[in-house]
Amino acid sequence: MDSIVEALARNATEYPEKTALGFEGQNFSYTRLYRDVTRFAAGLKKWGLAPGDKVALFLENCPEFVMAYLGTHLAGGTVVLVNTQYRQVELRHILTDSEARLVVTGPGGCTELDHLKADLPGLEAMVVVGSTNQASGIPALDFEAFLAEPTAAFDFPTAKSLAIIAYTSGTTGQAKGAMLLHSNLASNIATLTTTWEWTAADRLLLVLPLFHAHGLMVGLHGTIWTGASAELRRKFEAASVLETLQQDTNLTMFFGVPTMYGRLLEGAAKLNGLPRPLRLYVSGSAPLSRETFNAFEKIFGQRILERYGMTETIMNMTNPYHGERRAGTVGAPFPGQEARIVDVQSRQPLPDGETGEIEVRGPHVFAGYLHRPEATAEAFDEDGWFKTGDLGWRSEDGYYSINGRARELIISGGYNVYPREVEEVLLQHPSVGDVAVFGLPHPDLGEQVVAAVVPAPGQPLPSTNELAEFCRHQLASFKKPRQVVLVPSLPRNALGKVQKHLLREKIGGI
Ligand code: MCA
Ligand code: AMP
Repeated sequence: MDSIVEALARNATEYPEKTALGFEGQNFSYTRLYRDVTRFAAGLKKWGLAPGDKVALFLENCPEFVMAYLGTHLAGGTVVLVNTQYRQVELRHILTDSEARLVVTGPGGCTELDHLKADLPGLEAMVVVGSTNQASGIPALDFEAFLAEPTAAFDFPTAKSLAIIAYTSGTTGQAKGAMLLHSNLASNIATLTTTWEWTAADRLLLVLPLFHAHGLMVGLHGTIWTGASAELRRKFEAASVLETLQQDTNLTMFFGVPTMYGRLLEGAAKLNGLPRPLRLYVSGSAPLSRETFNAFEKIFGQRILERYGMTETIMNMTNPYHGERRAGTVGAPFPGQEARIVDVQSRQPLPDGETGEIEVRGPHVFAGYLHRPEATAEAFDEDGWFKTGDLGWRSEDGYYSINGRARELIISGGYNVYPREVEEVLLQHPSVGDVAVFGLPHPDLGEQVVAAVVPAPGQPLPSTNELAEFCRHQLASFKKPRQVVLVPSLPRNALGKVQKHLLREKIGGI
């Protein structure tokens, strides 16, 4: 099978009445979901979507997300994923760079896009889930009207066509669109579901956002691929997850980022009775601490399976389903995929035990960055190895551990923040003369965004609140600095590069 939507079609035949998706008390059987996906595809075609056209999804978790996502694939289009927290700077860039013709969004998204109308001449219309409070002049179309189209016959997407453009920031500050082919999605989910023994009998509690790889390309894809069920939530809330874990006896799996596991542990301490064990708890997107791993085993009676992924490569490595799940490690490459550790300078493979950059290769690795041949060429070596930018080492018995990053990246609650992007926004504030942004440890989020600011002469001194508010209008709110420290100057080396390790030492004591 070459695509997720083809798997959906197959399962609509194999398990017609089975629930594919549950959401806020509504159940979508495989037949119904496939019918709605087909109708949405027909709606897109009638609207004028041509094969290869881009449709952006700027939408929170809901069944319509799934219909629009798979419907776009069925119509031959490419989906552009957009985090719902993104604001003007990110939206302007992503919607322009991707050349999206259409965006599927909710009422909140309509309002946000309103401000940007003049900057988005290529965006022809918004398809709105729920009522629209539109004032922008970007035509707003009703999602329901798309679903009213009679179903039509479509060819399934071919393996090498472009399925997804997922934006991932880089050192330049501007996000790059990672191009994922249907073959990347299909091969990765095939090896993952086999390895984790995911079958049609499984039922996943899916609380991760669908606009990122973890929720979409693991949670949703795995469910559809295997003919399993998922209970989809609008968002993660520890108390309601704990309640569901106690009450829903059909549940077999939960996937989360470490922040979620930390919050589940906090909540479980206040519970009457212990949460029910599931077949599989998985953690990824950020490092899971040994403390959380051990505490979870003690309280939930299970060892979390930690795995390692990346937008450009989907899932790279996993701890074993059977066998030892080792705290502080991400296990080994999925079958059919390769990994190695190389010296950062010489790019030569290193022996076990030595730290270097992790490189990966295989059918899961993306096709390159949209419109950026140079960035793509830089990301691969001549033998097709992709440079992840993560530092790690391999034990003699084959377990990989990640112990640093070759690039500047803060991972806060499983979301990536690139300092340069935040610095560029902060520099526009009149009270900021110079600024360096970096991460410091945070008990809930893993890392938090911190800004060292040199005040601009003759201006009032800026406060954390003021600078956080300033960022919030332009960037996703999770990128705002949670701590601002005023400094007389930034430490720089002879080449003028800011020495952030000195700031981290001075301000964070690490
Ligand atoms: C929300 N806020 C955050 C974060 N999330 N601040 C810092 N870091 C965060 N991660 C802020 C909001 O901006 C808001 O601020 C306030 O917290 C409350 O927002 P709310 O939405 O209620 O937050 P929450 O529900 O507490 O969210 C925490 C969360 C969420 C559930 C952990 O961040 C989350 O869903 N993270 C998962 C991310 C994920 O799926 N990553 C996978 C990427 P204000 O009130 O000031 O506006 S894919 C990937 O990394 C690869 C492929 C992989 O390996 O998986
Ligand atoms: P993204 O660009 O959002 O896809 O984030 C991918 C990055 O998340 C990787 O390059 C790693 O730095 C990090 N990551 C994902 N899973 C893990 C993990 N299990 N442990 C440590 N870091 C992880």
